[in-house]
Amino acid sequence: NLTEAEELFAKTLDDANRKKLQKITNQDALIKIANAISICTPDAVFINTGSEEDVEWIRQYSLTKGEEKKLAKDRHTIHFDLPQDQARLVSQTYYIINEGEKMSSLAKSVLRTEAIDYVKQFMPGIMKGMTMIVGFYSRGPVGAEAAIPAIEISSSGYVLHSAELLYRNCFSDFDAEAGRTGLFYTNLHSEGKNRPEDVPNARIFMDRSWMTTFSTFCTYAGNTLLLKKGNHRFTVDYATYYKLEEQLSEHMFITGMTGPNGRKTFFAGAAPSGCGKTTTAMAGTDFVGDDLAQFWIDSDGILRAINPEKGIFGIVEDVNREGDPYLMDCLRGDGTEVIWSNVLVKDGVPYWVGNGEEAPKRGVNFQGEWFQGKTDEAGNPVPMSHKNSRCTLLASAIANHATELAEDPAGVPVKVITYSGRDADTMPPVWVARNADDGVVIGASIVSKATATEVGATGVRRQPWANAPFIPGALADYMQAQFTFFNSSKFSEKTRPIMAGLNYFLTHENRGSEGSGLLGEKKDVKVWLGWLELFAHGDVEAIETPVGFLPRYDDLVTLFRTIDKDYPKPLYDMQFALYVDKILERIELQKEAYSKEADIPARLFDIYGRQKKE
Ligand code: SPV
Ligand code: MN
Repeated sequence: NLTEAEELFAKTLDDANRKKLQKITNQDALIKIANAISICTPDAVFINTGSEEDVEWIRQYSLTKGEEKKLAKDRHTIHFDLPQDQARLVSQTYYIINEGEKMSSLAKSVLRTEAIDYVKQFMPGIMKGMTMIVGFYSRGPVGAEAAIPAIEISSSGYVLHSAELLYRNCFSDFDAEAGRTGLFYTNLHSEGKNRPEDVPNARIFMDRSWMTTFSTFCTYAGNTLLLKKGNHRFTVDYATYYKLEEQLSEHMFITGMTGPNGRKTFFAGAAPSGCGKTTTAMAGTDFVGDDLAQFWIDSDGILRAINPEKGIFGIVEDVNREGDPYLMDCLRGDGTEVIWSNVLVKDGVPYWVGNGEEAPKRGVNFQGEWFQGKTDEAGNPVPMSHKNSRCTLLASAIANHATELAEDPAGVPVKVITYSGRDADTMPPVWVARNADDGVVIGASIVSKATATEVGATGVRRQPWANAPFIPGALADYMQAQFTFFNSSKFSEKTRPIMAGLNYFLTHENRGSEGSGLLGEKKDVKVWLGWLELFAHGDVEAIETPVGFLPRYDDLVTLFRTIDKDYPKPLYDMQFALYVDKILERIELQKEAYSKEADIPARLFDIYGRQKKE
């Protein structure tokens, strides 16, 4: 209770931090912080108000603990996660459920009694010898319809340092925001002693009834920066079960494109991790966010979105001048703070695979010494950086970031929704659904090759809405929420978004060409987005097919000219020919997989059936 909580604060917090915490009056929040202290027993507690002084304390704490090290550039640091902890620990991530509760077959669950046993075994005293840091953040601009506040509690300076770059500190607005929304999320993390032998005991537990996420014995931000994917799982749940037809919570970028006469059109797009989402976001003229989007429909029937984040936790592999010039300016420039993770460091300079620069002969990475020609036990070459190595920085540092819009609680008006994956042989680079139902099915049908962002993932996999790893409830309920939302009568014919598929990964080999590798380049994304911008406003005609609308060659030629490229007709033919056998095969695969999932809306099978027939 509150009295006990206050007694505990008096014992564990020094005067300065107790004074800071007195600004928070939300009783539930205080009790949750007290519970965390009594379980984890840190030596001290630091309350982060987000002031420059407090953030500087966090930076120093992280450096002193050795979680981050300074790099040659001012405000650049490197953080290494343990080799066993380089990506989301999917098989160690669980939803806590009560006896009899329904779950998505794509997620793992654990009974509450087992979770409690885990907490009793592993968490008492986990922060001994360390300081617990408590930060208060808003997932979205403070006051936005779909913004929800959260508390991040961690013994890791790296985690709180990252939170300061990625989330909006709302220490002074926390009480009001928790009051307005009627809820807040609590996140509790400790890396413990940060030893490789502890990683098998690492767990990420999501407790839906307490809106709390626990994470232990790991540091990779996807496992520990619980405001991100940890809390995204809650917002997905909230949208599906409490805000049906009102809100959606998606694994999507948000970006604007400038059309004729300066017209701004906003896009939001889903893609699984490691499939070009950040690049697509930054290819727009008005970049808003690269990972998450919260949607609602306003009283004018306009789809609006906010980015719950204010920063980027981006994959750096293959980031280079050619494909990602603005990000590269930040990474190689002096203008902004960057936390690097799991790249190669040589003389204080970070290097990564695919950066388009000359690689150093040797250096240090998350596995220790690295040198050119290094091989693993099986004799395979060891790359200089991990495939999932990352950079953490403010989104506002990116040259085309629309900072004012991104910070507007009214959100941005979204006209185009895209879904993309990593599809080497079936769908064209861009196509538009004929209606909302078909659009929902594009989202349901995303596929990708397994990527480095999940430990142990292999093979080709279905990636429903690129959101499947974050759907706690039944997949059927999430799907129904999609059908309901995009068919909402709150949209008018004018405001209803168009829904499209994107695919950058078709290969020459799969189109019977002499060439090899990808059919196209990273920067072509500007053309696909540009065409969607025109199509969304009825400025171009399209070719109607059973899978949707496809662009005409002449319109693409014009758009390719704007990025100084020719667009040969044979390339168009290879990219946009519909490989009917492949498409039918893909429909079968999806139908079969979905028929194993409980209670999937019949509408999905009707649409697959109709596409097949046509
Ligand atoms: C992703 O992999 O989709 C990310 C990084 O955005 S993580 O936080 O690991 O999910
Ligand atoms: Mn992501």
